[in-house]
Amino acid sequence: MERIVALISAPVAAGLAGAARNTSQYGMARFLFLLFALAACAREAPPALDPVSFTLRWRVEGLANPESAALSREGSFLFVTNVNGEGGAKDGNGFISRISTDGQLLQREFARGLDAPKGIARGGDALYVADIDRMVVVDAATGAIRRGVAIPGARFLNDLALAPDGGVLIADSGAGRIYAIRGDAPTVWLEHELLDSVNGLLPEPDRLIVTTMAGRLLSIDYATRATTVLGEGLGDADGVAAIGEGRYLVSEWPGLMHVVAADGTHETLLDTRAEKLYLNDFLLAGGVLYQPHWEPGAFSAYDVAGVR
Ligand SMILES: [Ca+2]
Ligand SMILES: [Ca+2]
Repeated sequence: MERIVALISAPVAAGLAGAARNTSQYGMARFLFLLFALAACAREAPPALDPVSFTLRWRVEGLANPESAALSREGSFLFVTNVNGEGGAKDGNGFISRISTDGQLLQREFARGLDAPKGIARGGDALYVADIDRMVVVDAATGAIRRGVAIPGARFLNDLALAPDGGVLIADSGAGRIYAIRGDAPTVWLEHELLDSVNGLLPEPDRLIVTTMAGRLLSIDYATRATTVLGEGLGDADGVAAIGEGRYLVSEWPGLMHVVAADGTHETLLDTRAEKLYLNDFLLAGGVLYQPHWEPGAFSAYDVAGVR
């Protein structure tokens, strides 16, 4: 209300007072119309956003097919999964790196003994990692593997996320499913034709946002599992982050970055395909995009303008 009052200029206020004094039905209607019009103007107040743009802050080289990242508890460094080879190969050489948020490679092989680690999330002092057909739990302080949880029927696990209810959700690109894991017990959370080639997961308070390599951005209601298409035509969509006003940043490997608007249309902001700089799953934190590049085995941080 203070903003509404502040927006009423002196001549308008005089007019309003005059309208209020007019006791005819017409005068009162005009008075109410003016008041509602002013209130509507006041509600539209948020400042316009700049166009979304990216400025490279730093880049680390020397990784091996990095795919995904999670932030440390205090936010000073990132855990980065390295597939190191083919995405479905059980070759035992996958690892997790630690990279500081100011661009120092702290430890290239912090955790070893994985196959093709992709999605990663940190919960407390543990890292939860999707590794082809199992979830691996890694000690976030030491890098030691605590245990593996086999997921029956899993073919090609991709992104992994912690749901608001405390469970772990894992996308299976090969089976077109999302699994839930609670107390190390996996169940099929959702199998749906729209989950064909499911890839990225973004848990919101009331719904799960999902990308698929059939080019879709989806939302899934936690309670009913009702699945809604938010956007299409996004190719091999991978990472996803909310950037305000109902918009989502979506990466498409090998090298496109899109903004999907609330009406489902999208705009392509980056194209790094010619330089063979892959844009895989990413993390957006504090206005910084932390971006693994499967090829050429690098990891970048970009300042992002125009996001909330
Ligand atoms: Ca590997
Ligand atoms: Ca992914």
